Amino acid sequence: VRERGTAGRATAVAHPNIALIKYWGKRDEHLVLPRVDSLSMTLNVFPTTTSVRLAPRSGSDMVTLNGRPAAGEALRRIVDFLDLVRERAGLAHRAVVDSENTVPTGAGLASSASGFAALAVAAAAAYGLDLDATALSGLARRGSGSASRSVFGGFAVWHAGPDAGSAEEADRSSYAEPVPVGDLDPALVVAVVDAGPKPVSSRAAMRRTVDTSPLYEPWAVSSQADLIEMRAALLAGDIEAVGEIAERNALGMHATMLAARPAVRYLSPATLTVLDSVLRLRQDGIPAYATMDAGPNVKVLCRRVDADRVAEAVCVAVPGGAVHIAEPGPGARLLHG
Ligand code: 2P0
Repeated sequence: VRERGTAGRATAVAHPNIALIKYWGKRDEHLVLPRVDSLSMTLNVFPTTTSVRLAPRSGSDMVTLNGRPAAGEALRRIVDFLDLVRERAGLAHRAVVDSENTVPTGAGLASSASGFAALAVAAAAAYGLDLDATALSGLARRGSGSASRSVFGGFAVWHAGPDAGSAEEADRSSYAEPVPVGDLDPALVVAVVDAGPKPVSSRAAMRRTVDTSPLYEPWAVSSQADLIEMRAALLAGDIEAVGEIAERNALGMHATMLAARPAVRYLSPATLTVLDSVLRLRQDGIPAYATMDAGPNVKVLCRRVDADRVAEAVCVAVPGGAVHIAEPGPGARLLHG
């Protein structure tokens, strides 16, 4: 199908990102506006490839994820996202969406980040929306907050945007952009200790944390200070400072969840075993720092030259787990369309 300047079909690829300064908590659920700014590194592993094809004669969207028809909440979120793209394009056609994801879904490894970043780029092209990277980032955000950052490669900061103003202004002012980085040659060692689905969705867990955790506000305040220090540490290429700030920011985020009522606990015994191995690496003089998201898996930031040694230490700590070495990866891009 080709009409009114639309490509009709498009395929895009995007990679997950891991936040060094975390996004946790929304101030607007519908618009996916966060409470705090966040900062991440896009990875060069676990890409998601998504194709979108307009289907004018179809009465509903057809979505397959890794070859299986999507249903329930996953389908609803994708259809809602396509509705937003259709509204902006002024085009009512339904679509056929095929997404191949190589990250273990639901394991706190940000599959929604690569997923909605790829979908945003592919759907915008298929429906004929001519958007720059900033606008694509804001669009991807509407699918999943962390997806705003996966539009960009390397390091990216996602601006919460100002609190005042209309909904339209707020929607336009919350997007990610690249962060300047000095002489830093980082790797992220991803320790998958459990690839199963998470007990509580990050969306529900965020809501509960903001609503009930007495530690949430103090963390949100300290996180803004962490972000300022993180930018300086990245620019200086200071891996120790980058790692220390990232680790304390992540532990602080998990503290807010542990203090929620009832508590949200994503960290497992295996998580703590990996954290112990990271401490031992530091005692041996290897700069290695941990960060954890909405799941028990651990990502260890280190210098690229130390990545094999770090991976080995983590493997020894969790013999049943899988370990991947990631480096900074590319932003979302159109393959063809
Ligand atoms: C992050 N996480 O900054 C944080 C840290 C998990 C812990 O973004 O509701 O899938 O779709 O906006 O982006 C995971 O939450 O949540 C997340 P929604 P998302 O990477």
